[in-house]
Amino acid sequence: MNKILDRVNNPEDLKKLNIEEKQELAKEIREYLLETVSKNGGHLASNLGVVELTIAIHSVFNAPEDKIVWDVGHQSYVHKILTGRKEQMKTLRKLGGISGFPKTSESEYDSFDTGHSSTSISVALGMARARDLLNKNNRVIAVIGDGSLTGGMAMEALNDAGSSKTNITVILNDNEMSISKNVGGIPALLTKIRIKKTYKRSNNCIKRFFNKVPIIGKPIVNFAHVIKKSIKQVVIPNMYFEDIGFTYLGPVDGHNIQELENILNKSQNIEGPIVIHVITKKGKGYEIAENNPDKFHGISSFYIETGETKKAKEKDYSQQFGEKLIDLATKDKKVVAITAAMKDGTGLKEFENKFSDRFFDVGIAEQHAVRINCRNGIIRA
Ligand SMILES: Cc1ncc(C[n+]2csc(CCOP(=O)(O)OP(=O)(O)O)c2C)c(N)n1
Repeated sequence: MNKILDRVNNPEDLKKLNIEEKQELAKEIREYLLETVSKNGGHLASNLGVVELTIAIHSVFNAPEDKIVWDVGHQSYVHKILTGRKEQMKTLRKLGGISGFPKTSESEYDSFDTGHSSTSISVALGMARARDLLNKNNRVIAVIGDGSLTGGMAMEALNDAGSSKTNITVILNDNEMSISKNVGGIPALLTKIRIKKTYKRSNNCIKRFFNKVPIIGKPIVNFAHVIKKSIKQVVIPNMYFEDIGFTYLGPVDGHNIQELENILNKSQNIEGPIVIHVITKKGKGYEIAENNPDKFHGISSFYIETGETKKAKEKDYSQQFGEKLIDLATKDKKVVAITAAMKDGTGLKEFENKFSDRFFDVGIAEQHAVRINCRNGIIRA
């Protein structure tokens, strides 16, 4: 029996809880997720990572009037549990059972049918524009992972939304992972933003130190203040989001419900497009998944105590493909492997281990992946 979860069936029930009860609820939801996914299989690690974030979103916003768009949608289990589908979660991945992704036919709380990544900001912007034309004032929120943010469509949508001046909230769920480790320049940018807090702290310490130095101390601090604006861009790369038209809030601890609610409440008073940068841990609360987030991204039924899958994995198409490609690459140096953030799903893990210089993970960017092969160079894969 669950002390809190048994009482919570929808966001209205959730809103009645105090912060301690919500923390207890987060614990109970994690146990429920583990119990369900270990039996039925499913996307575990991503959902464990968004428990507090989902609780905070449904505590602050008013779904279904406020529209929440989950990018990819594989991380919507907690949302489903909190929006009237707690019992149905037991039928996940069963014939006739609940979907593992948002489905408008399943619930009014699911604002869009998803599956492919990097679409949420476009969808949310469309909803925001429709809202404006209808003179309504509901909020529209896109929740997108740092992996999905590497997709071209997400960039196109940021470009459009940033200049739109309309009210749209992009919650960036940054766990440094796609299915496997996230790759590329955007993740590197996010890492720089994450260390911003360290910069702010050390900057204040330096200021305090120079303020105490007689005669030359204060002029140094004043001079630093003048040049601060120009170096800010270099040191604090969140200016990237601000420069393209977003108000940037964060980074915030994605496992602290109070902090999350504070920042989401604050965002409601800001006009125009907003990015809220939330730092989470994929697999949070289940140590085996925290240590192997890629294995527990999508998994078949498994033993909770050991994390071992119940069915021995058969040699599937992807594995056969991976082995054949290794075969070909051993014979021919011109053979390369290109993947759009799907090295596990396409059987290329072993290829990467054997031929790291001929393996290219380009991020969730299928169009780019298809075009990157060197038609006029020495390599054509
Ligand atoms: C266009 C497209 N390419 C690949 C996938 C497969 N896929 C599903 S989830 C995922 C990783 C998403 O990473 P992120 O957005 O950071 O979410 P996380 O799982 O880390 O929470 C990928 C590559 C997909 N759904 N859509």
